[in-house]
Amino acid sequence: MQKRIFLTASAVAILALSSASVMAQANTFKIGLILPMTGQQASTGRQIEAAARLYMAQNGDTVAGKKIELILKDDTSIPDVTKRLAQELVVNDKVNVLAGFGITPSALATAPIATQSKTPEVVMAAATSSITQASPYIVRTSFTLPQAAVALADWAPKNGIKKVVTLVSDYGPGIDAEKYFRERLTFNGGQVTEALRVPLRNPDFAPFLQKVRDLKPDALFVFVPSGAGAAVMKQFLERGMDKAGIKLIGTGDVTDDDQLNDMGDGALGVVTSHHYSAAHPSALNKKFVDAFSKANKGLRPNFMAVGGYDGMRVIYEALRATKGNGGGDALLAAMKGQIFESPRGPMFIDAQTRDVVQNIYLRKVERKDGQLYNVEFDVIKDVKDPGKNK
Ligand code: VNL
Repeated sequence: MQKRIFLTASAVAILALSSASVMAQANTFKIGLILPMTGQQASTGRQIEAAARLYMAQNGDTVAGKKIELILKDDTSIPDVTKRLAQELVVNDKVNVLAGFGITPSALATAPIATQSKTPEVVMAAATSSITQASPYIVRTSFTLPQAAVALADWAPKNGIKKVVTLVSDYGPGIDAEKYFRERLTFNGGQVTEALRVPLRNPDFAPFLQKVRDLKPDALFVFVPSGAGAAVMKQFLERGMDKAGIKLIGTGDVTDDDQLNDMGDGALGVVTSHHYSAAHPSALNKKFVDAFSKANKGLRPNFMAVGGYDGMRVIYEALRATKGNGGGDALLAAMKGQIFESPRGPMFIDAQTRDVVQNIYLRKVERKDGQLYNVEFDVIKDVKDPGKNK
């Protein structure tokens, strides 16, 4: 009798415990955020994490009755690590969404896991055109290199730049930038006289820049990932390339807001094309920049931060639209077609391609209120990824 009572009591206790944890599980919504928090791409991780936390601080951590739980993992930007972390997040933590992805190889390594587990993969940083084609569960809130590069190739020949040498990081986004810049420049009557590629890991720009100096083009077009721009700028100036009459142009990754203000006056006048500048003149952006800076010891948000901030928006609104009951497919459907004002300007998620459609701005580095900024001077509206038309 004693024993039976004991058994019953403990069974009840176990039942209560497990149903409490089931309830907790049912009432939480987990976002697995995989970012490079250490290593060469650490600034990207830091920017996106800060932006995601800011979004949650501003919008609350409960949506449609679910408590949002952000699970941050550092993949050190090694794709095998990204893949293992994604697998663990899906299998062990049962995340509802995978998000982040600092570089293209990390986003691609996760694609099969997103597909097999039917988990939306929100790409907040990586920007090779083909990423969204790697899984029907991928949605992107960053940008694509073809989007940015084509705008600059339209601007350059109208501004006295005909002969260009390209210098890109030798992997997905760099190869996209090189290809789409060259195609459009050639179409516009310009010419790429030499196409140089530098390794992604531990790049040494010196020998490449020396070669560019000897080739004496009108301009050097550069794509390097966020975080590498300051090194390029420094060596470009040290070699006196600007004084030799060679202009530096590129996608906005090279004059990244995370580093720009420390680049010095040598950066003044550099023209780039991109989807986000911390100096974007809208009320919403001003609020974003101020709040981000206040929450992060004066840090200025860059284009990675805005990709993370908008990625959280897309996730929150998908959860709200599905009233908290949807699985991966319902969430994905609610992500497609979202249209909203971002700190970057208007944007939407193309329902067919799941890729971001947005304005691309031409910007010039200027000093404003004592600080260096990418100041927008022209805009091409609602640009779809040109890589999707091929
Ligand atoms: C990528 C593209 C990464 C652009 C970047 O910085 C960037 C990528 C880390 O697709 O790997 O600025």
